[in-house]
Order: sequence, then structure tokens, then C-alpha cells
Amino acid sequence: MDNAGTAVVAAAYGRRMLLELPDGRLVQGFPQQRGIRTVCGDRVDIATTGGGIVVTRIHPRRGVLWRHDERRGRRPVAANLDTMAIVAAPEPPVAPEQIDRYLAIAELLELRPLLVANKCDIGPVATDEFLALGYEVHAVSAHTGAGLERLAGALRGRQAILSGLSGVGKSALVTALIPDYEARSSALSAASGEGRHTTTAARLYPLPHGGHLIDSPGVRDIRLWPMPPSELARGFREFRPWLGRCRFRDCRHDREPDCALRAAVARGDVSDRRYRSFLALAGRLA
Ligand SMILES: Nc1nc2c(ncn2[C@@H]2O[C@H](COP(=O)(O)OP(=O)(O)O)[C@@H](O)[C@H]2O)c(=O)[nH]1
Ligand SMILES: [Mg+2]
Ligand SMILES: [Zn+2]
Repeated sequence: MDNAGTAVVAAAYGRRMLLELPDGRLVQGFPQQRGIRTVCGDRVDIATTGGGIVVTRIHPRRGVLWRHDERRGRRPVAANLDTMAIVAAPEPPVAPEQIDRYLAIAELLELRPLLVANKCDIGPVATDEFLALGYEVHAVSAHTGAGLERLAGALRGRQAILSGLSGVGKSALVTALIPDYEARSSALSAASGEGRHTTTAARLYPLPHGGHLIDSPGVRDIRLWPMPPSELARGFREFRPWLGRCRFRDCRHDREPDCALRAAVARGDVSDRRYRSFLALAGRLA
């Protein structure tokens, strides 16, 4: 074995995987042993053998996005993420409560959220309240290219996954942001063997100025996982100054006496809409 080095997993389909080498080339790789199960975004050690490139070790993962499935438990969608670009559009319309949910996922996984209001050529997305909360908002159009340069600047050097409802333009944005998208995409499709993983596996693309963009059909199923309300509350960034100040340590922030969060809502320090959105989510996850 020689030529040891590192690579990034661009796509993993069962035991098959496509690796991005430090020079940007895509090559097929195989796990050296059974226990090595990679996911898109993994950093791996590789070695060249007579039979091709083998993955000898997966580096410790940070920033893992999980898909939670009641029957099958949780499975990783992608690893080593630091950013979640939450895409919304005037069509199909996105309720603010859906944006709250994506924001909470990003906050709880400690991914930096970017709100991308796509299709600005056909209309705006109501993002003022999120701007007021300190979130970064990008109004863009994958079709006209408006705002894409600024968005590309914000994504530079980041490991970002796109999330958002179906039809908001995630794929159109990947196509617009990745210059050699077509070539990369067909290489990734060929490597998949067009098996059953083809439509669900996450794919990683290099951003032109460093970093990666990950496109995953799996984000459709991204839901919040079961957790107590006290934990969910941390996913609402403006609630944080009041957390830990309620009478009860495990306050559900609902009808408990001396709830510091409800008091903040009553004073107008926290928006009633966001608070109600939190309660609705907490009710579903409890
Ligand atoms: N007008 C307009 N249409 C867009 C834009 N971006 C995407 N679309 C259209 O929205 C539809 C869904 O886009 P797609 O990228 O498949 O959405 P995805 O499901 O989030 O990946 C397609 O018909 C696109 O042509 C945009 O910036 N402006
Ligand atoms: Mg798509
Ligand atoms: Zn409380």
C-alpha cells in the first residue's frame, strides 16, 4: 500500500463511494474493512492498493445532519457541515412556522443558518422578522442570477447543505452556484450505478472559491427529533436569554407558574408568533 493521503466523500452509495481528492479529481473508493461506513462530507484517509483506492479511516465527524425515521432510527445525511442554507420562495409559499423549524434544526445542530429567499424575480419572501432576529438573509434568483454573487461570498470556504421545501429552487441554486455542475453531476450519477440510492443520496460539490455545497433530496424528510421543550427552546435563538430563569428547571414554558419565557412574551420581548410556533412544535415532539 502506498500513496497515503486524505479525501472528502462526495457521495456514498452503500459500499460504493466517490471521493474528491485534494486536487479536485473524483475517484472511486472502497472501504478497506467492513466497519468503515462513510457518508457524504466525511473526511477520510486513503491508500492506493493493487485493486484501487481504499478508505482506511474516517476522521471524527462534526456537524452531522441526521434523518430521523420512526421505524429505522436515525441515519446520517451528511457530515462535517458548518452551514445550513434554508431556501424559501414566494412559490410554493413557505409558512414562517416552517422556516422556524429549519432554523431550530440548524441552531440545535450548531450549523450557521443562512436564509435564502429565492425567486426574487417573481416576488419577495417575508423575511423581516428573521432579519430582526439577527439572521442573515439573501434575496436571490437562480434564474436571473440576482444576489448570487453575495450568496457565493457568504458560502465561501463553508461546508453548506441546502434545505427547504420541495420546489423552492434548491437544485436550481446548486446548478447556478457550481460552475461545472453538469460534469460533476454526471460523474456522481455514473458512480451510483443508478441503484436505489441514486435518488436519495446526498452529493457534495466544490464551491469555486473553496468549501462545498451539499445537495440532498434527503432534506425533504428532515424533521426535528423527539426532545423535551426545554431543549427545543434553545433552537429559538431569541429565547436563550430567558432560558434557565423559570421557576422550574424543566419548565415547558407553557402553563407553568413563573415562566420567564412567557413573561418575555407578555412584555413583547419575544414575538407571540414565534412563541406559539415553539409551543406547536414542542407539542408534536413531546
Ligand atoms: N422564477 C423562478 N423560478 C425558479 C427559480 N429557481 C427555481 N425555479 C423554478 O422552480 C421550480 C423548482 O425548482 P427546483 O430547483 O427543482 O426546486 P427544488 O425542489 O427545491 O430542488 C423549477 O420549475 C425551477 O425552474 C428562480 O429563481 N426564479
Ligand atoms: Mg431538487
Ligand atoms: Zn418557562
